[in-house]
Amino acid sequence: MQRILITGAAGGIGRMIRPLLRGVYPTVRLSDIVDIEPEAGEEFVKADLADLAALERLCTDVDGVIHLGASSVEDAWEPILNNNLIGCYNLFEAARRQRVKRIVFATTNHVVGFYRRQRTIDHTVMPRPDSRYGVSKAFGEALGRMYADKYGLGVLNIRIGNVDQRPADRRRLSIWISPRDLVQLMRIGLEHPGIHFEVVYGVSANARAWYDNSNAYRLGYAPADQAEDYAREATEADLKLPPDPIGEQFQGGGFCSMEFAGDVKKIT
Ligand code: 15L
Repeated sequence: MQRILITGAAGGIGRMIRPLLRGVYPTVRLSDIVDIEPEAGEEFVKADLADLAALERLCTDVDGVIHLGASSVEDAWEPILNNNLIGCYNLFEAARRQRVKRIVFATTNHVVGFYRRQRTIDHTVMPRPDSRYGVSKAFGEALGRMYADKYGLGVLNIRIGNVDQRPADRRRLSIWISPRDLVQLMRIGLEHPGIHFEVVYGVSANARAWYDNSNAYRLGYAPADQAEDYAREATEADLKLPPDPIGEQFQGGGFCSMEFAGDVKKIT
């Protein structure tokens, strides 16, 4: 990998991973719709995911992409449609046209958010999205499958839990990932020789994880961090949160209770 591209590089995850990728690849190309000041070893190309021609230029001479650019939480249909469906399609299509070898797709735990917390799920379960946002990321995963099978792009989907310096609350003790563990997974997606199409969970070595992440371990993932180290403060932080009797039953938490008008008993 001579040049990798990070889309949505101005966002929260982009800001956390940039310092950890510096020096790993000769050039890291950053892109976003807002300006970014590049550091040594980085270059910045402004581009809008709505603009396929601009994305083709963006993907020129790029070996691998970390695709972060998207609406990153639940939103109205229109921004989700534009950013996460049309924008995601444009990015994959531009990458194909420019013969990019690898795409690391930042997907989310909200693709499977309506699984109950008692369940341990692996990378093969059916999607169970908890939001329009979760549905849009399931679309991105399916799009990646098609580009891998039909066009030979290597695609790693990382169903990210929550990236932060430390887990913010009790739910995050199950889904937290440290920035350095996430970068390790991203590098597997870019560099592992055997990637055709894979799904892994973007979580650290969390004792309370709801995921069987054996597919990540099979690919060589060796997380350095574990949420349990922060169990006391995360549990205490929970006391300040408003009660959420629906959300706390499901892995997706508040994304499940938002707009909820279903029958909880039927969600087994
Ligand atoms: C996500 O997918 C979001 O991008 C992030 O902001 C968090 O809300 C996270 O999920 C979560 O589930 O905590």
